Amino acid sequence: MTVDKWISENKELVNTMYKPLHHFSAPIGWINDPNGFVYYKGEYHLFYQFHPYSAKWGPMHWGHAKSKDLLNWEHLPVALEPNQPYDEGGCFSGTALVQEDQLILMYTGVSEEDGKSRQIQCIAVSTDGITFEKSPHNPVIDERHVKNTTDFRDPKIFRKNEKYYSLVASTKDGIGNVLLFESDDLVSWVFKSTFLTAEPHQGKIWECPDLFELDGKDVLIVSPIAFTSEGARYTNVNSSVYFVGKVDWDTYKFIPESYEEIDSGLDFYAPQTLKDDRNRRILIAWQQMWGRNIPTDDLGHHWAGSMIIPRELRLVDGKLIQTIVSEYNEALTLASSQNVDRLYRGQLEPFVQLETTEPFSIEIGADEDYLQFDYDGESLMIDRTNLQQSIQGEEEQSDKRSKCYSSENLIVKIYVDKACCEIIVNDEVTFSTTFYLESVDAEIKVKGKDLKIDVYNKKI
Ligand code: DQQ
Repeated sequence: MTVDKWISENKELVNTMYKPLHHFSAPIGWINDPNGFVYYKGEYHLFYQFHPYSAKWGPMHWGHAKSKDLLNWEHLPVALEPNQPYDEGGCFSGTALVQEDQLILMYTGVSEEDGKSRQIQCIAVSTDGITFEKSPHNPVIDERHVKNTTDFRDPKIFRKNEKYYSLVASTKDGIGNVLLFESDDLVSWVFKSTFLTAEPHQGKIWECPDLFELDGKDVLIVSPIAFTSEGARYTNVNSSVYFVGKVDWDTYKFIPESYEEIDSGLDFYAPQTLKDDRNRRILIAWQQMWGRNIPTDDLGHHWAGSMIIPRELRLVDGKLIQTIVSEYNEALTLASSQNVDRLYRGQLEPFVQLETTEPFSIEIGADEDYLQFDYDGESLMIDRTNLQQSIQGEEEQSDKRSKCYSSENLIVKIYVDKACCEIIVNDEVTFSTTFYLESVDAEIKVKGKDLKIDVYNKKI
């Protein structure tokens, strides 16, 4: 049976209690990283790491969907399956490039050799954006180019000065780096440079690199494993980090000026970006985290994992500014607007905006089952301690994340879609987090002084 037939015959098994409406999730099964996020022939295409056959990670396929508005997604046939000797262990993460009418995917083929993982880089091409042909020249980057293919993955393909380039995550002596390769024809590739190497505390491998220009700077995004915590920052097992700097195209090196964590929440990983026809730089990420239990799997709901609502990026004074794409806000309508002192309690709608100058505390859920978000004047904190469905992991602290932040005026945007939650403060600090309430009829309770609260529901 083909994988697509299996999906269509089994997707009714899915329990949709926690399945989000406006965050992307698969028809059935497990998803992780977004892959090949691209704007092609007037539509947004999203590929993703996919194991349709269970709600756990397994041999990776590339699932595929497209959208006209980044909110409503149409599921398409699985784009890549692990069916070649060089990728029988999985088609791992990668990216896409549009070349005239072609959609080119570059991904990591995984197999096992002498008991070790062999990770090599491969190409697949489509002219209709639906069916993909793996290149007969695969693998195109392998042991001919590097000594170590055990941790060598997640190619970011791009075009510059009439040539193809690919940035690939690698590691040396337990320290992450990103390697750059060049090609004229997608078939024969040469090693160009070690584009950037981590400092020893910055992680042992930098997964899922992305590179783009934004507001006059070059931005390199990586997803490091085991980035050493700095106070409350970089506390997840896997972090997502952006480096701002400049590429020196004479030496093929990235010269970093600054770096910072992209999101401060509990569930955010492996982000990828695209540029669309309106020149917007849009980011999407997996809204989950490695190494923890996932309630939809524990409960036998036959699915696990979703993506964040896509965010538009800007760079101001070297800092990443993130706003939910305008398409989402356009689908909302103002339901109530009020000034409140001390306590606000109301039904939770998909979007609540809070404006205040004072510390506050927010509870989302029910009296004994809630997600908490606090501001004490010096830092912002998200807390899952008071949820009945516990989510625990390998890390020291699986319940709380915080970020030092203070401002004279706070605009707090809260987007909730069943178990998916994003909180964005002054478009500068973002918290992406999942929370699984026993009952999805949630209330929102805000304690604080001098609050202006706007509540929005969906237009349709
Ligand atoms: N997930 C993929 C890898 C990547 C990791 C495997 C990051 O390609 O490095 O599913 O989450």
